[in-house]
Amino acid sequence: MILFQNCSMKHLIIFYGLLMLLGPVNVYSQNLEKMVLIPAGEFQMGHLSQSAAPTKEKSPYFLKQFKSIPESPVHSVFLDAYYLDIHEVSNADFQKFIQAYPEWNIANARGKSGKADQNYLRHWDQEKQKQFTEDPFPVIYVSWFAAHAYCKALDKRLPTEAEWERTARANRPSSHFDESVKSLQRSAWFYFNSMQSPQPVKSKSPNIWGIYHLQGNVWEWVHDWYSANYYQISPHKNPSGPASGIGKVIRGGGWNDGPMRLRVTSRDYVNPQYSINDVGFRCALSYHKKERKK
Ligand SMILES: [Ca+2]
Repeated sequence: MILFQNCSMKHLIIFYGLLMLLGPVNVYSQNLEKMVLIPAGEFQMGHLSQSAAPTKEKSPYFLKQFKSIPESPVHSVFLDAYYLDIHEVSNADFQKFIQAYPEWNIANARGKSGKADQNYLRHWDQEKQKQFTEDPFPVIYVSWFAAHAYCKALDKRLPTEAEWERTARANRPSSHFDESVKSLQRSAWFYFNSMQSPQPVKSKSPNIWGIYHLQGNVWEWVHDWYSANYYQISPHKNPSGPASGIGKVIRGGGWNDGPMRLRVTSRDYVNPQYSINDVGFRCALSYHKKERKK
């Protein structure tokens, strides 16, 4: 904030006004590599309908797995500025993490200490972990606790559910969304084009803020616990979920889901110990936390 010490309040207001008009700023510095700054702002979170309508879904997998989760009421949310990773965490990214934090390698973490179940990194061969040095595919089979630890190790955090939805919306109200199969083909990997497996983390078009695959490829763990009535009672400013819940929220849909699950308001929740073949994550960082460290 040294930049602003000699600025008047009028100049600051103009600066932040310009940020809002221009949208997020690409940032490439040591700690903010591959992150985008999302300026503070307000948006309408949720969907008018009570929940996704399963009868519209075409994926047989989804129809079997569907559980009704409320996306209403639509409510106004204000968020302070934050950074968000431009892509899902890859196998290569995660390999660097477990090399630095061996308590999270397969031998030490799989099925132990209540932080990851027996499926943790199931797709990795424990004897050939170096094969992931350059691997561009999103890491899967990671529990919420592992995702949380990864972000914390980089002095980041998991995004809140509200931050995830605002970034996926990218200033679009629900009435302006085209989440048809044809539209999603341009930016998302899902049931109809994924060849039934995850795809590289930057392999379709990003959204207008330069962020890849919030919708599709892999579901993404977020910070928040899930509770059915939270949207009815959540605070207006920086909501971060209830204090406890029946699972951690995941967002965005994955390679095995149809378009109804990829909608930006669609939600699900999972036991935070579970490691699943279509759930990964990305990290966030509060703008003001970063600024305090300068
Ligand atoms: Ca995703």
